[in-house]
Amino acid sequence: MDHTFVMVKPDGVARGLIGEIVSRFEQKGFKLIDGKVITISQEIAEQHYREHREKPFFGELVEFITSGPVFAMIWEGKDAVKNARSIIGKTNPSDALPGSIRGDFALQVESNIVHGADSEESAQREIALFFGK
Ligand code: RTP
Ligand code: MG
Repeated sequence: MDHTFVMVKPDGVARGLIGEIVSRFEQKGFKLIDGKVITISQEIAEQHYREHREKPFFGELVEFITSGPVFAMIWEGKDAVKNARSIIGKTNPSDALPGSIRGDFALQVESNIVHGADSEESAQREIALFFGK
C-alpha cells in the first residue's frame, strides 16, 4: 500500500481542525499509520520546503510553518499521494472546490490549513524527515 505525508498546519491546529481533517481522511478510506503534534524547527522547515527556497514567499512560509504546533501524519491507502492531494484541494483556497479541505476551511494561500506531499519521492523524504522511517 502507498503511504503519504500530511500535516495540519499551525492555522489548522489553532482553529481546532485536527479532528475534522483526520476524520475526512478516515472517511475517504485512508488508514492512519502514525501521527504527532510537534513544533517544527527552522532547520526542519527549511528542509521540508527546500523546493521553494528561491521563491519570494519562502521566508514567510518558513515563519508561518514554525509559528505554532503542527499535526504531522502518515496515511496509507491506494494512490495515497494523489488521493490525499485531491481531498486537500488546490493550493490557493480561492481555486479549491467546496468539499475539499481548503475549499471548506481556508481563504488565503498563505494559511491554507493543511499540507500534503506532492510526489512519491516527497512523501518518502518527508516521512523520513518527520518520523525517521
Ligand atoms: P503544501 O506544500 O503546503 O502542501 O502546498 P502545495 O503543495 O499545495 O503548494 P506549494 O506550491 O508546495 O506551496 C507551498 C505553500 O507555499 C505557500 N504559498 N504561498 N504567497 C504565495 O503566492 C504562495 N504560494 C504558495 C502556500 O501556503 C503553499 O501551501
Ligand atoms: Mg507542496
